[in-house]
Amino acid sequence: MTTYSKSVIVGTAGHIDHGKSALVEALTGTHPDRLAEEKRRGITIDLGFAFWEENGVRFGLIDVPGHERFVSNMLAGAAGIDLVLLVIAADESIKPQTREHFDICRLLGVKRGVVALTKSDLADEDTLGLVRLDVEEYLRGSFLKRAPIIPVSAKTGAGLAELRKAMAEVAAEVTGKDAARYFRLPIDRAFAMKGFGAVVTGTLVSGSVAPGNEVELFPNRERLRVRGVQSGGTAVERAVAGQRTAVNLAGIEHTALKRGMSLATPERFRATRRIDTRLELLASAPKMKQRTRVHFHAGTMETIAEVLIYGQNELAPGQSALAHLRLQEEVLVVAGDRFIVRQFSPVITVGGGAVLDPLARRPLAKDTGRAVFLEVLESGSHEDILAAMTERAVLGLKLEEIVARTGWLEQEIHSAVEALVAAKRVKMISAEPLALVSAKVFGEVQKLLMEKVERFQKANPLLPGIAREDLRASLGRRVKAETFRAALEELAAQKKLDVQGELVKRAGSAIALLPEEAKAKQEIEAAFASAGLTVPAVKEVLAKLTVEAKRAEKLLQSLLRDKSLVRVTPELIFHQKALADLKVQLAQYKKAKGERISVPLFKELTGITRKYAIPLLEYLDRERVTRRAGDERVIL
Ligand SMILES: Nc1nc2c(ncn2[C@@H]2O[C@H](COP(=O)(O)OP(=O)(O)OP(=O)(O)O)[C@@H](O)[C@H]2O)c(=O)[nH]1
Ligand SMILES: [Mg+2]
Repeated sequence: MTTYSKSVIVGTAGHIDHGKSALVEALTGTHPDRLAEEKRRGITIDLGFAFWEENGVRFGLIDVPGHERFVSNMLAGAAGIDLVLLVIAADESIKPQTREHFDICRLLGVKRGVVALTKSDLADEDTLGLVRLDVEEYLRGSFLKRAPIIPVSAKTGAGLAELRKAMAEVAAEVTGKDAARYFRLPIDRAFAMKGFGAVVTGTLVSGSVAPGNEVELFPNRERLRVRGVQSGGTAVERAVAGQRTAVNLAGIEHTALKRGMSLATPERFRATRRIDTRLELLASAPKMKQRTRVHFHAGTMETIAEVLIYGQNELAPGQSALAHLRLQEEVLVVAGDRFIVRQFSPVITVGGGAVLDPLARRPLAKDTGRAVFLEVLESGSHEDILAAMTERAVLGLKLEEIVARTGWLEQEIHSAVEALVAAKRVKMISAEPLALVSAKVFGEVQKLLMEKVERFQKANPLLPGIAREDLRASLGRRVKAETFRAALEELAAQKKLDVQGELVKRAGSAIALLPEEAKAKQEIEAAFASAGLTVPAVKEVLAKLTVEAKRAEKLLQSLLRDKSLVRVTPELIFHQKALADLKVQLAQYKKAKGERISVPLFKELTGITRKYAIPLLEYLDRERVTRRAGDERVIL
């Protein structure tokens, strides 16, 4: 198996009939047109592919159609290219699709290219010189301003060696796609191969894929297994980003697969219908109004989008703006992905841009922070972006969501988190699984907690504190359990709150009981403690006290709360000590006499009447000390 130091994807671009396919054949020996109709009509309709090597660089060539009716096919091919081979016929110079394809490559973020002045055999020196001037003028100031311009002829072979050399030089400057990231393959073809089953092909834009891998199909979100992988027509152990790749999939019919779908690392991404973007309108396009519907192309997929421009009512030609795109179908896109928009009629390319937030929420007038947030996403550091994302996630931000929104690797996320935690910009409320809240939200939750505890203790001076669960419930659903727990833990560690088991109180606060209240409380407890299992009626106990009824009731509540007393039925309250003794007694009985006990035996054992025995046995059943079995109980 040959290994190449570099794989570079080259896409042709240019007007119909300017000699793109002929040039691909001259360079690679493969004529890229495959369809019978293409051969009959002598034009390219759909994408064609060819390969060639030069100076250790493996070139994957994607030949696109020049016909204006097939620009959407061109877009599916152009999405993954590293280098554009801009083809301009020397006898015709720049034509409409030369411009449209050039605009598309620029909007897609293609960084490098080479210009071939084809059919040089049909032009004399003067004409060639004039065309070259035209082209130089056209490319001035653009991403192709330094691109070599080389006259070639597919017919005579003139200039081909020079073109090859120039392409190899430019390829050396191309920054390759990142094989270390999550795997993503936008599908451009799907077919069945005899004896293999479903095969899809595409430009591997990120990560790598190997036989045996599990992959996720988007937008359907089906899990599939990779049976085999080919790159450039040969089976490989692993295909990496930057290569033309064919993937043989198990568990699916080829008819269920089509251009526009994507394969990706499982469980990392989400399909979306709403994205926030930076949208640029071409200088040649008419102004774009609010809520314009356009054709939307990203990767190999296309759908319809409605455009909502943020902060202004229309977009002027040549300008860009932050914009929300509502898509008709679900797509898989990640922050940084490029897209193209085309007008409805006539269907021409009018603009494009970059995805900033792939999981955008519905735009709301009251969401005034969105533009600033999107600007951070557009040009902020990882740390700034993560801090901004955390601030907007009131409920907290989880690892999966960060990955789905950014495509960052866990390592990148962890180092950004570390820096932000150290700078006290975010609070890590859980490390595993990772969950973050902004320092601001965390501070607000803590403030609220202090207030709630304070307020509760003022309203209930006789209670030792608020139950943890009640405190949690008082914050409402907008505060997640983890945030609550972390906020409470920190306040306890800072000695601002006192957390004892299930009870939360102001640090250092003791219940200030008046002497007569303290005495009354003791009397209540003593009444139940001395009664054993033959407890008195609650009303009777309270009536004997010197404090007024309302306060007596509160004192009783506080004894129930700290579990000195236990309510077994609405009418019957027992001292916890009596119940604990009963449990011991039953355990001893079980040892001595076996696990079964009848109601009469229970009465005999405890010396109580039916009035107490039945509620107590039911209580013991609830406590899983006993289990009812017919007329008897089984001691557990
Ligand atoms: N004389 C001459 N003819 C050429 C040359 N290159 C291509 N042609 C002819 O120009 C015509 C169009 O060539 P293609 O390669 O099909 O053009 P294309 O740009 O691929 O066209 P589309 O794919 O339909 O956009 C064919 O008849 C070719 O034989 C050349 O270098 N010299
Ligand atoms: Mg062609």
